Amino acid sequence: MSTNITFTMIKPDAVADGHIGAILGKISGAGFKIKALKLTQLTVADAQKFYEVHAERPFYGELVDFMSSGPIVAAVLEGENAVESFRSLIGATNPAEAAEGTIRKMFAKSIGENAVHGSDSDENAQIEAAFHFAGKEIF
Ligand code: IDP
Repeated sequence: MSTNITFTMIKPDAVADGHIGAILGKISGAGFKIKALKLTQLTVADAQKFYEVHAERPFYGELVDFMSSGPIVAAVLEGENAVESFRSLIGATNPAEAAEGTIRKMFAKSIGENAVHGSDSDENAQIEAAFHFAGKEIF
């Protein structure tokens, strides 16, 4: 077990539906410390870059349109085994397959509009945090 960092976004669907407070409450309640936090909006170019690993997937255009469609909350979180434990907290990509009590089960609408992002590796957490925050914005 080690204390480390993950990166999350509350996606445009959950922001538009008024779930910022509830989702941040779940995150804090699970023991994560918020190291950086902001309300922001991705440009189309930002969303293309952030999700470029999925560029060849059939849903890439839909994903880029969705992720740039409205404000998001970006945050850097610290916790024990942060990447893995946060992905457990958010649940499966498809909310229909997500476990009871997970953030996606509670708030996601569909496999695309699925309420939250969570980094999938320590390396990507660092890259994604740096994509959204300057060093002096991470406490
Ligand atoms: P993850 O966010 O659970 O790690 P990934 O497979 O990395 O899932 O996919 C990134 C994002 O792309 C998902 O969170 C979701 O918003 C979107 N996505 C994944 N699969 C589909 C799909 O089949 N249709 C539409 N959007 C999808």
